[in-house]
Amino acid sequence: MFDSRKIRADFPILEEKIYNHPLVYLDNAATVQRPKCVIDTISDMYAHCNSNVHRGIHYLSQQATQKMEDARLSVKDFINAKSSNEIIFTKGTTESINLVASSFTDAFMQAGDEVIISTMEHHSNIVPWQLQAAKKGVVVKVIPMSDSGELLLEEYQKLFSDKAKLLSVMQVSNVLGTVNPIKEMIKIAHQHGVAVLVDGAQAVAHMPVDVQDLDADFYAFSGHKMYGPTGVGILYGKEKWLEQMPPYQVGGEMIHTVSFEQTVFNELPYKFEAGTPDFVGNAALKSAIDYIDSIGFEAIQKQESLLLQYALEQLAHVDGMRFFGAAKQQDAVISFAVKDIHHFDMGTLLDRLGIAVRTGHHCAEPLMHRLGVEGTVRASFAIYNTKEEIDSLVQGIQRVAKMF
Ligand code: 7TS
Repeated sequence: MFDSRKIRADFPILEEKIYNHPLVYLDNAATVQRPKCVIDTISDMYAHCNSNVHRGIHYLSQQATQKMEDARLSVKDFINAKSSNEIIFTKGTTESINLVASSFTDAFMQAGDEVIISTMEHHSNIVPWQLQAAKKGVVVKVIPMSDSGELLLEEYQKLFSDKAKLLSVMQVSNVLGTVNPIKEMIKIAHQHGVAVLVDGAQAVAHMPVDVQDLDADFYAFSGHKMYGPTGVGILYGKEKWLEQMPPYQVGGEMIHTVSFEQTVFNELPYKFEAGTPDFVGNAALKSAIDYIDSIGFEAIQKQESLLLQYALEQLAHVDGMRFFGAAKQQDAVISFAVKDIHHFDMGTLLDRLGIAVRTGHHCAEPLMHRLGVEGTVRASFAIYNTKEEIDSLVQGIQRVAKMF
């Protein structure tokens, strides 16, 4: 039996009062809250294990190195990668995508070669490709979307030409909650000899991810969206690609030998980890994975799907409610508008009631253009949310609506 109260007790911040109201935190797609075990790991690392990794022969340095490499193994198991050489620590999804955009295009793409993205991408998976378009003449093609917020697979298939080299697409939309049929899309891309980068930022905390089963060539995600620390992220990449790609940044542990004439880069995964890594954050990421494992995805998915269904039902009773997106496969994210109340007004007034939702374009302006709006109100759920909080949201919205 799932016990929300027990789960909530793991998250100290949920005790906070906002303007004298209990915090109702529904901005989980932006960042989730951290359980105490993650906060404790960060504090313990600084208190007992702080020393730069990889460089020292002394005890503390070796301990810190061990914690970081344990974390790498833990990530490898979490997404079922073949080898820990395929797990690169970055500072988040954005950096992971930038790394691929820069290094993959350097190694494998020429002017006129094509990268395919989708209408619903986050700016982090649009702008890096535009930069490559400006720098190297790479061409960006876009998969269109239906009114219900689903990618049009027939149109997708038509986008492949012999110039296509990479598909870069999100697994779950941070705005609509749409779960894209990523496995099928990867299969199609591979039939055309095209490699695939999956933006898994909104997926990893909500569903089991198996990169080998998906056959993803690259998979990017952030620690802070999976109960882990900020400033830490992952790029998974198949060794066959990573081996051939040049480093993204240089300096520090990613160097094997240096003379003024020549530098030899370190082996994988260090080749892509320039400078002192966030070994504290990386160790805390392991605690986040342990935490997710202790609950299990079966329970997580069951609870979040219950919350989503309940929220959709209850919100539908609100006069003038308009949902954006109605995908058959939807994750625990809902975007909406009420009458013609500006999303910013709705967000500000809900905040006064202690209810944290996100408003605006959610870093997906091209998607907003497709939806024909400037922004939306977004409620997104995590494992600690409750039906009572959804009731508070609905009551809050009704209260705000009366003011207009
Ligand atoms: N990709 C997706 C699908 C995202 O939702 C986000 C962040 C990113 C990439 C970037 O992740 P970062 O950790 O590198 O910043 N999404 C959001 C959001 O929806 N509201 O705030 C951040």
